[in-house]
Amino acid sequence: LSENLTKNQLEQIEIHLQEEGFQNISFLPYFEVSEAFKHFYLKYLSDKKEANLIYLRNTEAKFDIRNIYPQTKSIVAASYFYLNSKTLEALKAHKYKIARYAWGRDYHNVLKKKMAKICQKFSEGRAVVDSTPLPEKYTARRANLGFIGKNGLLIHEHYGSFFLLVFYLMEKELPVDYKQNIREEEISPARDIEKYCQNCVKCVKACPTAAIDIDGCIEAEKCVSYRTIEEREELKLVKSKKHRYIFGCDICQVVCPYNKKPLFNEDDDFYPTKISMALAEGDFSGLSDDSLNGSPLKRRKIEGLKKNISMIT
Ligand code: B12
Ligand code: SF4
Ligand code: SF4
Repeated sequence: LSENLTKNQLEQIEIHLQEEGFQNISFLPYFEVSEAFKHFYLKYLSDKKEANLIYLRNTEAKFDIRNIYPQTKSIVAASYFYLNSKTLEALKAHKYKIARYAWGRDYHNVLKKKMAKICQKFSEGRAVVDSTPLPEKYTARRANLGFIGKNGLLIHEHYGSFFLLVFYLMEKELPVDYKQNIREEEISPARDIEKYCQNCVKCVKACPTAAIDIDGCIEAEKCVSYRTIEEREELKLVKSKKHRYIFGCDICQVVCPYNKKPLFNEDDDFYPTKISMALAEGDFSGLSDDSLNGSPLKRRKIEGLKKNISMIT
């Protein structure tokens, strides 16, 4: 028998998550993705925009959260802003650039722990950050955490887009009279783009590899983020404007007007480490793959990072 959470418990979750540094906390009842989303997503796949990210083709899991965690009755959605003063200093000081989220500790572990620590007190469940098929931007859009921009990212009208999405799939229902204020018919990337991006094409123009298609989807194979983090095979050459990114890419966010006054969060988990700073200088001395333990850079390994540098120099 499923037990409902109370309004007071939701308030408690929100307060505690805020204390842990989360922003824009929201609750959703379990839902099935809409036909409109399925259509959107299937078109993305038929346009082959997912490149070699084979796991994105698992639509069964993508379309139903219960295929990820069958006991899901409701969802906590929250954003975690990661921009901080030390990372900006490091970006200025070093030869090469690393995406702003990746200078410190691996956010998967850090944020899952932070989320679970709070939510577990109220319901059994599972913390989710990035590495499951959950369509996170769609879920967060339904939770009203931001809008979808031409660059394909979820953007908060006032705080910008330098945040990660974090979820907790709960085994308890929301209060019976809980009202969710988003109507699916009222959201879609096309509508968001029309309302919030309007005629702006800053990200489209600034993207070094022309990866942005202005419909809110990007072509993974062209994206520098994909090429510097995910690529496992030889990729076809793409024309690229000069850039200094050796892991990830923030260009389409840096130029976005919604990031003019981004929200800072001085969380030392996201502060640059000695190792990320050495790598941003192209200094590999004494480093092995093991030195990357606990860092998002581990995903690319030392050889991959060297290759990334060789591609831009
Ligand atoms: C695969 C992946 C990538 C790939 C492909 C990127 C892509 N745009 O699809 C690569 C490696 C290139 C990548 C790069 C980056 N990524 Co990434 N990535 C993912 C991952 C694992 C899956 C994304 C996916 O399924 N894409 C396919 C698209 C079609 O589906 P989607 O994500 O659900 O998004 C679309 C739909 O939801 C639709 N939509 C939304 N609402 C609605 C409503 C209706 C009615 C309809 C019809 C459609 C619709 O619009 C969205 C945009 O196209 C997610 C985590 C996750 N599990 O979701 C993180 C995620 C999207 N990545 C994230 C980040 C931070 C990045 C980078 C900024 C990292 C960096 N600095 O280098 C870059 C940004 C590149 C860019 N401009 O998008 C964050 C985004 C946070 C945010 N503010 O939006 C996520 C959510 C991870 C997280 N937990 O925080 N990523
Ligand atoms: S992350 Fe970089 S390469 Fe990818 S779409 Fe944005 S600007 Fe283009
Ligand atoms: S740069 Fe302009 S077009 Fe691109 S996401 Fe931001 S507001 Fe939209």
